[in-house]
Amino acid sequence: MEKITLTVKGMTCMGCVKSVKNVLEPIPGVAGVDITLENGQVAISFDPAKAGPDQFKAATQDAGYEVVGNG
Ligand SMILES: [Cu+2]
Repeated sequence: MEKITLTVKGMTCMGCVKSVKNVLEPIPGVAGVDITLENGQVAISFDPAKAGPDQFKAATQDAGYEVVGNG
């Protein structure tokens, strides 16, 4: 299991947090999504054999939020 933290811009309330969670959690291979609204940190635990950061970024952006960094 690997972990990545994306920095996401545009989340302003718990509804946004839920929206982002809702697009990331169903991705096959994602084991957990932990979001801190205050600083826009989206921590994702995932199986690298099944999913990867590019997918997470695309899904987040499709949901209407901007991914500004990862680390
Ligand atoms: Cu919101």
